[in-house]
Amino acid sequence: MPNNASEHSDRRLEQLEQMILIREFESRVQTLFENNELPGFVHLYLGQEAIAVGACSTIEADDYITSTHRGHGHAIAKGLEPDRMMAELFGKETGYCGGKSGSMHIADVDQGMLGANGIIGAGQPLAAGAGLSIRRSGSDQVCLSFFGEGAMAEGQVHEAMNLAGVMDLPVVFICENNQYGEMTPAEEQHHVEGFEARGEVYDMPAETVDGMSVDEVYRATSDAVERARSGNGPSLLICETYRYRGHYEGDQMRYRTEEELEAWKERDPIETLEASLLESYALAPSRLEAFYDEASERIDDAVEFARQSEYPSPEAAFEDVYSEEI
Ligand SMILES: Cc1ncc(C[n+]2csc(CCOP(=O)(O)OP(=O)(O)O)c2C)c(N)n1
Repeated sequence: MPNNASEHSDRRLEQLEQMILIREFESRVQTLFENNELPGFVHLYLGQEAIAVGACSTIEADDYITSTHRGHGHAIAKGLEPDRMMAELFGKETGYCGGKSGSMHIADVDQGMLGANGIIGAGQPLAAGAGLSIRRSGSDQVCLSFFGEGAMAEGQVHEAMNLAGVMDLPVVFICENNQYGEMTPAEEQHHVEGFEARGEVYDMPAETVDGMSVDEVYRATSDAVERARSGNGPSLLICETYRYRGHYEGDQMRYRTEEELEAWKERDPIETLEASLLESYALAPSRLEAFYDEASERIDDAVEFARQSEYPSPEAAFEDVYSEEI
């Protein structure tokens, strides 16, 4: 096999492994939440795995991402470990934020994960800020900034895109159109055909891609990242996708039909990639089985780690409130 062909299948195998890990993580979180083991709220990423994995596999460890309230997949794709993430969801001190953030604010600045965010559209100004700091330091890092199509109607998203456009900041804006903002269908919230125009007005290239295809997301993000790294400014990607669960766990989902859900599941991003890799003989069935077994074991260990960890002490509420670096 020529070298680039084998690199191509190695990359797709790694992407598959990561997508399976995210799916196992999210499926377990679903069960743990149903069993009342997790405090707070969770918004699951099931169905959207190809976007986080396809996009994050184009960047390096020292690049940045900003995430959303539906952020577990982004965090895992950026390299955060399931055990400390699970501990954070349990509210334990071994979690990434000492148990204080829960699902919606997980961050690990050291790994370039600038935060999940419970405020819709709040990640994009952070991404513009990261882009500005990159420009000022003269490095060639980039920032990927994930948000939902609901956030596309938020003022601060437009302020951030405008600033990034005007200053040629190295930010890739990645809109995950999962068709609903809470219970509102995208077409009722936005009276436009497609979202490309929203990027073009800020002088950035915009492209809509199939968000159920990790290959498509990888290709489009690679182009945008290359553009950003070489100083040519931001881009907007719109990834068409679907969330398999409700807006939050407990959502009755009366606003959509079972048929609609099943139609999207026919194009499941993991099953599609598995089929393609099996067909090309890049993946043996036994190895695929091992991917699932290993992911499931990692999540078992993560849950055990979280259960065994301690809750933070009451005094910890006063720690990490103000930065000491000012
Ligand atoms: C500024 C702000 N307005 C409203 C909300 C309430 N809210 C939480 S999630 C959500 C919908 C977000 O939809 P979208 O951006 O498409 O993301 P998705 O949930 O589909 O991933 C809204 C309106 C909020 N958290 N923050």
